[in-house]
Amino acid sequence: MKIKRYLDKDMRQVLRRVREDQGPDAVILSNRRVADGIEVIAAIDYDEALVRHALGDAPGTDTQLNGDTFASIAEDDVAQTEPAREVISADIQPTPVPRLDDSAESASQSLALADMQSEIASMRGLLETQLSGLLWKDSSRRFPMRAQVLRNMARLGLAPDVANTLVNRLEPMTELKNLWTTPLSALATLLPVVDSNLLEEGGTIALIGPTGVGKTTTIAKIAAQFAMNNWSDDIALVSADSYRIGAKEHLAAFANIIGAKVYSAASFDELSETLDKLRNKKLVLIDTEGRSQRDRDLSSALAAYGRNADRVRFYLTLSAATQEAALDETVREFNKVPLEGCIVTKIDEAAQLGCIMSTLIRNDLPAAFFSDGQRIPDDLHGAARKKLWLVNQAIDCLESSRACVDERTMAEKYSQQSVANA
Ligand SMILES: Nc1nc2c(ncn2[C@@H]2O[C@H](COP(=O)(O)OP(=O)(O)OP(=O)(O)O)[C@@H](O)[C@H]2O)c(=O)[nH]1
Ligand SMILES: [Mg+2]
Repeated sequence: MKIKRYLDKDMRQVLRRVREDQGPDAVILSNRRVADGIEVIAAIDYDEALVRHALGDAPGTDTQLNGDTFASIAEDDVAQTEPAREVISADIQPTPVPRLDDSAESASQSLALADMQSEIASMRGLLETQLSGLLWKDSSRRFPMRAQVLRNMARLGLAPDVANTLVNRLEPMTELKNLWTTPLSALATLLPVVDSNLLEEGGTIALIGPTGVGKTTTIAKIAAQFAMNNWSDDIALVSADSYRIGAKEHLAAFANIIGAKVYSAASFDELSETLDKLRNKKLVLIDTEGRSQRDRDLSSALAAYGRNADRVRFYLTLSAATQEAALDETVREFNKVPLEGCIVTKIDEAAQLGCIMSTLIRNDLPAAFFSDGQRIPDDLHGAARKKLWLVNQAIDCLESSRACVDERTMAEKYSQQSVANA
């Protein structure tokens, strides 16, 4: 229902305006003489029930409303009083229309605000892009060698923060031929590794990590390499994976080849009991269930594994073929148990090795083993003696992928740091 007030010098004029504006179905709710002439309140889509309801009338009561249709109104019908003023005011107050209007207004205001905010954000983004382009250009003009090294490191997939740390450690370079070799040897130096002496001395270790990264395969490789210089009786494999059907059988298939025994621990208590029993074994390898870093039960599982931290060394297994953000997230979440280090698998599958190297350096997570294939036991290498090998693998990846970085990407990635370090 739409209600409107009309004012004109006489009734004829007012009614003409009502007709022009609201048509023949308009309903006159009230009319009165005022100082400036005649005032008429008219409504279109008139809803008598609504008006009665607004007045608090039960249906069927006899409240007199001046709800004549426009067609039935003649000039002579103009009353001198104000018959329906209360009707209108009563209608306006209790109906939800004003509230709807209010919320619609505030909704449109917040929409307008959101529009403005997104426009400001876009403008800011544009300015930042322009600015970073200028800063990067300026920095590469003033420090061309440094800029070229950063480009090279970006092509390897090294993260900007790590590349900057690396570049800041370099002596100022004067010869172009050193643009690759000097930073690459600095990169090898930065890589954290741990000489686990596991293959010589034995010990009790557990491999933890995301699903499918190669935990079971790596355990088989370690066991097989250890078996070359030790009795298979000295080795015990423990399957703590009660999640996956066939996990124990998977491990047993590898164990059979070297003649080692497989134990299973269906619960954390059982794991402790099993470890008690295996005290005298030289090498105990615990294979755990793969868990996503976002698994809601991960923290409690890690806390339960951590109860054996005094006698078990934990190694996080990471696939080099994983994106850097996921690698960082994984390290952050699995760090809840004291980690001895990590095992990097699937080096042969990675398109770039800069990501895994950045994660190790940034998190100061030492690598104990590198794995570059499925062959048992050949494709597992102690990391301590393979740092340069890994860096060379990174170059091989670059050559086969022919990865390039454009100047715009460099500007986005490096402008802040290059200015900070200029
Ligand atoms: N290319 C390549 N494949 C590997 C490597 N390590 C393991 N794999 C393969 O990755 C697949 C998964 O290996 P698993 O050892 O079952 O992985 P997992 O972490 O135990 O998996 P879940 O127990 O399911 O969490 C298998 O096909 C392995 O052969 C590696 O270094 N390179
Ligand atoms: Mg497994």
